[in-house]
Amino acid sequence: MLIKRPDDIQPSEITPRSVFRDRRRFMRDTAGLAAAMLGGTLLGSRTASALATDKDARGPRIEGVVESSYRVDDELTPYSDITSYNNFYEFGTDKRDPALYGGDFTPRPWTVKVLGECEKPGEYDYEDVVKPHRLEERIYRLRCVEAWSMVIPWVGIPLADVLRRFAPTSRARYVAFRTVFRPDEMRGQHRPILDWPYVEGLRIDEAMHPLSLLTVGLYGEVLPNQNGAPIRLVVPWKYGFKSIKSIAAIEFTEKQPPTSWNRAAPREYGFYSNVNPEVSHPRWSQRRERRIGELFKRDTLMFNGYADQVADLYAGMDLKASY
Ligand SMILES: Nc1nc2c(c(=O)[nH]1)N[C@H]1C(S)=C(S)[C@@H](COP(=O)(O)O)O[C@H]1N2
Ligand SMILES: [Mo]
Repeated sequence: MLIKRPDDIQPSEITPRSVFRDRRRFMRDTAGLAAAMLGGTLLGSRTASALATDKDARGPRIEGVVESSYRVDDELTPYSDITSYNNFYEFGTDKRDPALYGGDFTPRPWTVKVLGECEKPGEYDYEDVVKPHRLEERIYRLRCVEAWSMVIPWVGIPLADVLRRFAPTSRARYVAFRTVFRPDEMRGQHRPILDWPYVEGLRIDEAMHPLSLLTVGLYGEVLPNQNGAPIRLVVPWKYGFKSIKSIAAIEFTEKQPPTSWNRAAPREYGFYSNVNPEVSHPRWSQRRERRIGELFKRDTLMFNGYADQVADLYAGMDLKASY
């Protein structure tokens, strides 16, 4: 993602390390391709019919999760890839840094500050934010602007349900999110890689859209630190960077809030950042993407495949100008 220093452009962003890494997976892909050519089905599919599990997963399980009907039927990305190939610049700019250095981070106890245009501002304990809601498992695609993607069984609650409890006023047109600032636990925050703390924002109708998920787990287990513990956003029709991790504050605003990547490189990252194969990024084509663990690139879908659900949000907008 980074723009400031050439040494921050990691080789891993050019050649995903998982492409040829795993001999077993290479063979599975090859076998799957052969089967597909013979008209058979793909072998070794991880598409789950019940709550997703993976043999590599090992965190504490979350109780009482129900399966939601929001699920794509693409093959799931293995837990080991979801938790070892990350963007979380607070821990460093290499894809491996969040897994390597996220261990010092303490996601409990945790509070979320609620501010701005709402009737119930305050500082809420994590439990008060999450407990009143039913946890669901949703299988969403996540696509990074760097042209890789994953399919992840998230555990979370609709963001809209949580936001409504804070009673936004009629002046709330946007929702801003802020990540925690803890340089002692997040070594990347010692360097001016981004203007810390990381901030993001959504228009209120985007935030209230039923696909927007406030996420606390994956593969039925508590969210690992590298994936944004204890609570992060997942907005599946937008590039990965809109899905802000380790949320410490939520603010309802009248004006469009600043976002970290837009501040760092306004020409490259706009406020909307909808997945759009027609609008290219200066450094990565958005037409195609590599699903982590697969050999061949696939076409990127408009709004990451969620066009039926979200295209209405942008009716009449010029998506080339509002990128
Ligand atoms: N606070 C914070 N949130 C963040 C980031 C970050 O650097 N800091 N990176 C973003 C980017 S670029 C992506 S692609 C996703 C990656 O999420 P994952 O590591 O869980 O796959 O997190 C997003 N959320
Ligand atoms: Mo990303």
